Amino acid sequence: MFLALAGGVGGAKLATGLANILPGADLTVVVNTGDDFEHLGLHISPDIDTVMYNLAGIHNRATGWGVQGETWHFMRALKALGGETWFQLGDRDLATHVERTRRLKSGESLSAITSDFCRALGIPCSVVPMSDDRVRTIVHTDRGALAFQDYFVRLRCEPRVLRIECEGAERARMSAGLEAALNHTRLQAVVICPSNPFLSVAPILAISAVRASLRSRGVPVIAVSPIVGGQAVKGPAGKILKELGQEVSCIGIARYYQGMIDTLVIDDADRSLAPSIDALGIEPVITDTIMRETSDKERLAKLIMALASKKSSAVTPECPGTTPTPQDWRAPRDS
Ligand code: FO1
Repeated sequence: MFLALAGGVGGAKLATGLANILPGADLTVVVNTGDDFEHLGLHISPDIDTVMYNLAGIHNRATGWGVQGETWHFMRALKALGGETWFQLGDRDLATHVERTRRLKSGESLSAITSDFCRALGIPCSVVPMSDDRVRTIVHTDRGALAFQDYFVRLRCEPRVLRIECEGAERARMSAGLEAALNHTRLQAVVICPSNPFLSVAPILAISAVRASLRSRGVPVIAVSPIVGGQAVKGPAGKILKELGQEVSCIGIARYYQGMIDTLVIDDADRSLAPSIDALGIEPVITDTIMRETSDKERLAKLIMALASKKSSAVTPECPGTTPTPQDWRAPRDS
């Protein structure tokens, strides 16, 4: 059984690879809700929707978020009325937000609604919000404190980041689905997907019970670097690393997760940095981490499963016979 921590597009891609390989009951994907916000009277959960649409295979491949084959009548009509259009809500996507908002208002939990939506979309694994309590990512910048989507979409990540706050996270309880996965007797590994560490993963780890549970659980924690060749694969991770005074490389990512992870999967392009990661007490594993096609997502997922089965003393996962051993990707320790 695997628990994957995911945020936006990078997380959704690896979650898809894991979901294609593992039986549904053997995968829980816990999703960041720090990006959630109320907009036009609707409750939007962008990361849950990105993961959900990717797992259902109905995601917009060009943007990474939203639904494929989308139409924009609502946005055009809203614009004509002089409404707010900086956050694009497609007509199909809108149904998700309207129905979620209606059910939240009637007292249902985000967990229950997400579970029902995933079932309706034919997703076999569990997708759970990190918490059913309110957590909001606040980006403190040279232009003041900004709500996450103001920083990310409206201001296109332009302001300089000084610090990131996960408002409400310390008091938030983890969701029942996350707690069940962390306490699962067959839990083999926790996978930190190549999501933005500061914006997507940090809010999950900011829940104190999650951090404590990860430390005490004793299963391997395997992260995949979202930085390749000194650049973020997608989004502002590189810019933020720099603004926070960190090295823009997978070493910066290793330092960020130091004490939390056992293994960092890095890209072939960063092979020469493996010894520095090793020196931080983190096992570097080298492979092609760029996920263009479904086969790339599945290959990375198989590698992670093989790493987990090597490290875990628990039940060996079902790895296809063609899966290379993790040793094939290991960096030479003294080069
Ligand atoms: N990202 C954008 O850059 N512009 C948008 O207009 C936008 C709309 C949007 C609507 C629904 C949704 O689920 C996601 C949306 N995103 C948009 C993506 C989202 O804001 C970010 O990718 C995540 O919050 C960061 O992981």
